[in-house]
Amino acid sequence: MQTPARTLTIAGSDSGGGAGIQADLRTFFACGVHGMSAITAVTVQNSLGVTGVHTIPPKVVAAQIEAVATDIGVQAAKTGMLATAEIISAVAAACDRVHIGRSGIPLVIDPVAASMHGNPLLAGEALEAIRTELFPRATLVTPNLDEVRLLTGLDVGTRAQQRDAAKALADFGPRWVLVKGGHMYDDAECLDLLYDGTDFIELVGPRFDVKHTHGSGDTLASSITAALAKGNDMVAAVKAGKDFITRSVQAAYPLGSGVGPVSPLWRLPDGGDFLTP
Ligand code: PXL
Repeated sequence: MQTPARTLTIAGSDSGGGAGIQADLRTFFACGVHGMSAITAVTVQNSLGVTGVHTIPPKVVAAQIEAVATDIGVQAAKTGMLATAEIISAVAAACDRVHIGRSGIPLVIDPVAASMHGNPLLAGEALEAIRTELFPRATLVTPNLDEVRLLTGLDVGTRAQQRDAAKALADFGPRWVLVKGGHMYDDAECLDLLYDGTDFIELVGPRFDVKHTHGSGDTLASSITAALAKGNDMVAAVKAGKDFITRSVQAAYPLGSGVGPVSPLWRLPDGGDFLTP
């Protein structure tokens, strides 16, 4: 067997299995790449929300990144929940040491700030570290509109404002910006805006009326990361990720008594029915 492309997620664990590391690894698998993880935090979580967070020592986060990068190798990496400014600084330094980010190995930054239930996943003072330490290292940043507001102070309610937000985010130094329009609920479609500092590319998909969207940002960022690891250019990778998340939202399922996850199970032959007795 040939070794598949290798991808790394630097993110938090969701005990409910819908978001975070668990969403990233199952997306990596469904996209045909080898997934690796540097865990930043353990959340106590179910479909109703997050009731506890235990952060991992920054040194241990950095050591996970360096251990896999120096031996196994990484073709693309992504970050999700980073929890604290101290972890962000450790991640930035470790990525520099193994040439992840900037003009090296592609680095996708999903600036996760809160769960969809509104539970904080990032310390307030860590926003500045995301802007100054991570964005300049990013190949792509993928904020939703809540994260855009936190990072830039801009409220986005129209497609014109989405463009202004992309420009403001580009000023922080990432190579590419993807402003996700999923939270623009008045829009009949779901428009994600990709910007390279010069040109805008509009990626339009259908909007589904589904409640179960837990892990959608993670699944989009990790499918883009998998596509980059396989050698796609950014436009092709983001288009592939957009298609992947659209199908995964369509395949979302109920779980527990709260919000269920988007699902990459559609990608399995027969949706995984081969083990049904
Ligand atoms: O979907 C964002 C996210 C990322 N990482 C972890 C999470 C969540 C949302 O709940 O729990 C660990």
